[in-house]
Amino acid sequence: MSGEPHREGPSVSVERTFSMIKPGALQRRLVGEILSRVERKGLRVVAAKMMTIDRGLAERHYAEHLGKPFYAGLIDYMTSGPVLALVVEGENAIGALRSLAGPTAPAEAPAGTIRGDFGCRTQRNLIHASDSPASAAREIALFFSNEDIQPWKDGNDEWL
Ligand code: FUP
Repeated sequence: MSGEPHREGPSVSVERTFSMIKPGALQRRLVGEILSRVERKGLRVVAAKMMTIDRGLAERHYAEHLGKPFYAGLIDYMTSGPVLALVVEGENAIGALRSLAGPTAPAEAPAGTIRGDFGCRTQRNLIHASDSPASAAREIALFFSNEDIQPWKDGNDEWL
């Protein structure tokens, strides 16, 4: 028997990220499927709000895209019906949710990702997920107050 020491995995940090299940996912009855993937990954939903966002909020959320050719269509789409806004928590939650979502363009998103499995067009790619800690903090604050967030102790911690 080798005396290999037990190695811990790469260091991890608990993060919060912001996600939105977009209007088309509600229309297509994919909310449960998408939430199920988030849960099965071992991430925790700590806030959820079904809401029809107004243009002002959509414009603030997507401010970085102002002036781009797809901007007007994006705002129209995101305000066309209810979304499910989420705060999701867990180890490396920002990267983990981006991996579950897959690349922005469904045509480039591998099978096994939400966008790869269910998306057809970039403009209708089903889910938003924050791309960095700074974006996550900014976006959570746009959609949720502190009282909306309900952290809970994860009994699965040692199994994940
Ligand atoms: P992502 O971070 O993957 O959601 O991607 P972006 O922030 O680059 O884009 C935000 C949203 O704009 C996308 F989800 C869909 C829309 N979009 C388009 O419609 N066309 C594009 O070429 C790029 C983005």
